Amino acid sequence: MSTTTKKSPEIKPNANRIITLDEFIIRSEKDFEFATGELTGLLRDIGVAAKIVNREVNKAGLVSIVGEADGASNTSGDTQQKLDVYANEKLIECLQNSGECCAIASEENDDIQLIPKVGSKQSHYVVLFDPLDGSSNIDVNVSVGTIFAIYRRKSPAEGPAQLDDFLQPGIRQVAAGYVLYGTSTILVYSTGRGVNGFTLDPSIGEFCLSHRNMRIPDSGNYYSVNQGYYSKFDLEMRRYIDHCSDQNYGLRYIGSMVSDIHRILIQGGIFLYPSTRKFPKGKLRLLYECNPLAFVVEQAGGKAVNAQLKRILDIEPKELHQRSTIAIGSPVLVDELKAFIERYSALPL
Ligand code: AHM
Ligand code: MG
Repeated sequence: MSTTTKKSPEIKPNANRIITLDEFIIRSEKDFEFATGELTGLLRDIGVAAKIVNREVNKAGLVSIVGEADGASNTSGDTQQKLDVYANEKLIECLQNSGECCAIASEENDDIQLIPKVGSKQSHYVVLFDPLDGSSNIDVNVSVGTIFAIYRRKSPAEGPAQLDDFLQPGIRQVAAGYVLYGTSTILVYSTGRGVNGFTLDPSIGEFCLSHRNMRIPDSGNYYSVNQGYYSKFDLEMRRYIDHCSDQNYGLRYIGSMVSDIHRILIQGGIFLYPSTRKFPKGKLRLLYECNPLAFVVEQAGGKAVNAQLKRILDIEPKELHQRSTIAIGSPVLVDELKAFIERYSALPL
């Protein structure tokens, strides 16, 4: 019998180690000003909901869940798709299970909804979301997304949440992000310390860190706008769109804001939803769409303003379903648009 012992192979740090969303969230907890674990729990709840919604979105063509929900339309008068309703329910269920938030507001519901307390837990957060943005794309197998925003409540934690807890400017978001159900599913979020993206690995059912510290290019060669409404846009917007075309910027418009913004975040460019005759104040919702995406884009080094050149994140919301115009994307391009607005706008800014 040999008396020599075999030396164990040295275990070196693995630079390619997979970091799951859960692990990343827990590790980042110390970054939060109020690190009680509530926000960590909330982000994890959203991650779970995203996986459930992703499962349904991915089999949308296989089951009879696609198509419009019978007679249902949301508070803004849009026809609801069945998957909207499903995604809405799943998000609410996931958020209420852990009791980490005290109330939610969804683009699909008229009013805020209070979440019953879990045990004696006092929650300090409210969550707003657009459960399935761009849902008119579902029937034609084009990418859609979920958008979310988290705020710390203003009202005392002992009592029920109030509408005012939701009507806070976007700069007060403590976290915001989106899930893009695209060729792969990616969850991108920020807690105000940069932006990170996690791609869902279907083989292990986990979101894995794939896009660390995302930075938007300073400029870009893409513009994204529904150019079909060109004749309904104000002069300054038409002039800017002409300029984009003169500069040979490529036009890319999916009609799903999350998808369009995701491309711009990665490749650079500008996304515009100006006022039209049908939507003089813009179509997109300040609280559910503009604010969370502006938060992410600003955190990645970009800019977001409305047609009056006011920073989106500084707008004081007056109502839950308020709409806003928006120009968002690479800083050089947003500044370029600003110059056009200042030059051609007939309105006092
Ligand atoms: P939705 O929340 O009802 O899906 O609407 C929002 C969507 C955005 O994702 C997209 O940018 C926009 O509506 C497209 O609108 P339009 O078809 O007018 O260009
Ligand atoms: Mg939407």
